[in-house]
Amino acid sequence: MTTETAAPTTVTGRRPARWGALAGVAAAATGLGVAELAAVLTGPRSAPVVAVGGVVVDHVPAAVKDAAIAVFGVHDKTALIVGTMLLLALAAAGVGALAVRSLGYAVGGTALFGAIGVAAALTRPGADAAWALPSLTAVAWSLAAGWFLLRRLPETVHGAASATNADATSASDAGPGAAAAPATDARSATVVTEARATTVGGSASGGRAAWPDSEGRRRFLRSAGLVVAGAAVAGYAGRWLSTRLSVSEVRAAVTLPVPVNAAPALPSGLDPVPDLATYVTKNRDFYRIDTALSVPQVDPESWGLRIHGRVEREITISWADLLKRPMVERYVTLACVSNEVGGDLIGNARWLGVPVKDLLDEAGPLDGADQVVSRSVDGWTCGTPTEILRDGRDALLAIGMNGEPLPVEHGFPVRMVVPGLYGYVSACKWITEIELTSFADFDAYWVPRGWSAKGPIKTQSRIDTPRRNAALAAGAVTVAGVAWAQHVGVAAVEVSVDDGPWAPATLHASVSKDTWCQWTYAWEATPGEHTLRVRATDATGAVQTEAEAPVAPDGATGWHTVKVQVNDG
Ligand SMILES: Nc1nc2c(c(=O)[nH]1)N[C@H]1C(S)=C(S)[C@@H](COP(=O)(O)O)O[C@H]1N2
Ligand SMILES: [Mo]
Repeated sequence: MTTETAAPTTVTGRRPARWGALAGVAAAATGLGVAELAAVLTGPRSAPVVAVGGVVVDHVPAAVKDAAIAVFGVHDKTALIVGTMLLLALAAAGVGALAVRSLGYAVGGTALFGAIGVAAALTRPGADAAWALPSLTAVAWSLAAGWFLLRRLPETVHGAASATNADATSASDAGPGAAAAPATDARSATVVTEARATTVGGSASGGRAAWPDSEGRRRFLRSAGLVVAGAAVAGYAGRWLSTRLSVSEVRAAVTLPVPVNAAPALPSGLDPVPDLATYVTKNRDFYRIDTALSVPQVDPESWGLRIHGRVEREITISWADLLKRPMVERYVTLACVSNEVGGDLIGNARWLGVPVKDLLDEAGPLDGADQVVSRSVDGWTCGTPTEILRDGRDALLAIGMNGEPLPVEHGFPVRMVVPGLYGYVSACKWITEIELTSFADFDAYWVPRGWSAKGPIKTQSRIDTPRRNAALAAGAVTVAGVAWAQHVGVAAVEVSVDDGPWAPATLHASVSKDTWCQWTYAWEATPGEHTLRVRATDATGAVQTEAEAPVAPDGATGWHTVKVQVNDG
């Protein structure tokens, strides 16, 4: 076809940037899709999007993290991944648009993103050199796909003049394009075709059929579609294989030991009304907060816990060792420091585990070791006052949650749970290391990010029903909610209607001062708009503060207030 002489038309030789942008997005997508497959070998955390997302999570300012949790709640991770993908798509479109001018842009852009992916993966905690593989794979595939697509871009054509650049064809043009289309050179075939379509109405010379103008585009779009579809298949296959390699099956095979000291029996009269948070939160309803974009998969057989640092004796414990130790079972209410007044980043579960105190006593903390730093397999850390862990409260190295092995996203196989402290300073999931140090010597994960080093849970109360802006019928209404003052205990809950006097609510029994409790209040609702407000008093007599404080740096305060509309019965 290099011998073809085109009709008198000007082929500008320019290919529109928007087609290049599309090629760029498709090329990036296929790279990331194939990277997911490569990550089956090296672990999901090494995949470029997860690795880069992980770096973003670790370096995002506290205010942004708050905002993300405020806006997206427990879906903040999905939002981050989707956001990252959108940004990446934009960047890839830009690189693709430039690449129609010179392939150098494509090579440079892809190399730059690849380098970011490699750097992110290699610097993730627990990474080894192999973690570069998924990003390198992405670079190779993106470049190949980008090159393939750019070569098939239709060029723009202008008016009638002489054009001879159909001889742009070279032997190498019969590369990847050959398999997908009968023409040996998609691009220059299209050029010639467009010229013909414009000027000579498609009368072919050289025995080759003329491609109508739109055919070239259609062919390009088909190729781009194929590339994107391939990316989706590879991505899904990668994710699917990773899930197959997950520890769910190992977890299902775990038999929990019988506790030497069982949890107290639940009192009667719990869960008095529907729409009120159940006293015990089901595992599947339990809030999840962590920095892990890909849930760590820890096989108990390879799990180990090292207790070290400022101790008399360093201790290493295997899963088998842990199971041999006497276990206790306790209800403990866990709360997140990011829980807003009225929020639901709190739950109550029955945990089975080994008292942390016993382990610390064995290790023998040295003088000055006032901080216990727990470290997760993914490098996350939290710092807990040594004194609190040894004061006799039921701080547990937990393996069971509500009668099941810990769900994988809640820390399987082992996590810490400490009554009275927010999760970010105590509840390390996927725990693998306990280091005795001092607050002066070490800042745990959230501390340099603007959060307080110590995080006792603040007394709070919440109205669960009626909901904000509910429309109610006048008459008897049961107002109900939960209140908590972990490890101190709730002594009273009061309700105020329309800023009227505080009236005592009925406090329902709880198993211990380490859990929240439910309360109800019988209200005679009259027509009109009303404001309901709740406050708790702890066992020391301290009344929950009205002063409003944001979640950062050490937990929100203020009274939960709910406006409702009451209609004539
Ligand atoms: N490894 C690890 N453990 C972690 C976190 C984390 O980011 N990584 N987040 C902590 C925070 S902030 C909270 S509130 C609790 C939440 O525990 P849950 O997800 O089981 O509800 O886990 C804590 N443990
Ligand atoms: Mo948290």
